[in-house]
Amino acid sequence: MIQLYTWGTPNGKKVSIMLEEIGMPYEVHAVNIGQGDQFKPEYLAINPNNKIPAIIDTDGPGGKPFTLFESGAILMYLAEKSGKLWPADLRQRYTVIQWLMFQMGGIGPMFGQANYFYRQEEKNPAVIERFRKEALRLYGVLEKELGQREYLAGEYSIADIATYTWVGRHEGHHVKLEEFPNVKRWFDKLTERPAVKRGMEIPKK
Ligand SMILES: N[C@@H](CCC(=O)N[C@@H](CS)C(=O)NCC(=O)O)C(=O)O
Repeated sequence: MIQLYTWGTPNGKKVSIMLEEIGMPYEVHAVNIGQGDQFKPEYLAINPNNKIPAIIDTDGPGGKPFTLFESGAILMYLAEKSGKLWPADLRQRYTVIQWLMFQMGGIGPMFGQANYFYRQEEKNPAVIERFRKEALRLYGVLEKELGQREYLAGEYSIADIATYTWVGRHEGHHVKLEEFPNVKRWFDKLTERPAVKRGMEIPKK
């Protein structure tokens, strides 16, 4: 059984969507990052980086418990363990990994910073401009690529799941999806998936 430590944020929802997609049983442990649960010693023993998400697979490799943090690593582990959303072909698999890394290294940090600085009462226009510009550039990359394929790596994959939850926060970084019609088509298509709908509701209130 997978024990999922999460909260209702883009990085947390990636993992619940994935677990729903592959139909793997899991138990949810809400880590309220607004109240500082991520700094409690019992959580730091699971993720020394004091962030969600993290998992414990009680039936990990060798039949022993396995603890894992970093949402990208968790998605890859679950894909490999289940054999789902994980292409057997090396070229296809690394195309998935490439787009997952693009999300982890670009989309997540840049959209996250843009959202953060837009939310501040005292606005810093130079900082907002820096992150907004980079966020728009990244939307431009997605737009061009999704104009050529249905999903980021061709077939639906963990890269789409990881990117979806961040594009879902587009209002927070003041981006209108209508200005990126290929991204919008892709986003709307994922929104319709039953597993995505269920995963987005975790942790339940
Ligand atoms: N690279 C990490 C980032 C995780 C992350 O930033 N999590 C945020 C929520 S989306 C968090 O737990 N923040 C709490 C904190 O920074 O104290 C991952 O993808 O797992």
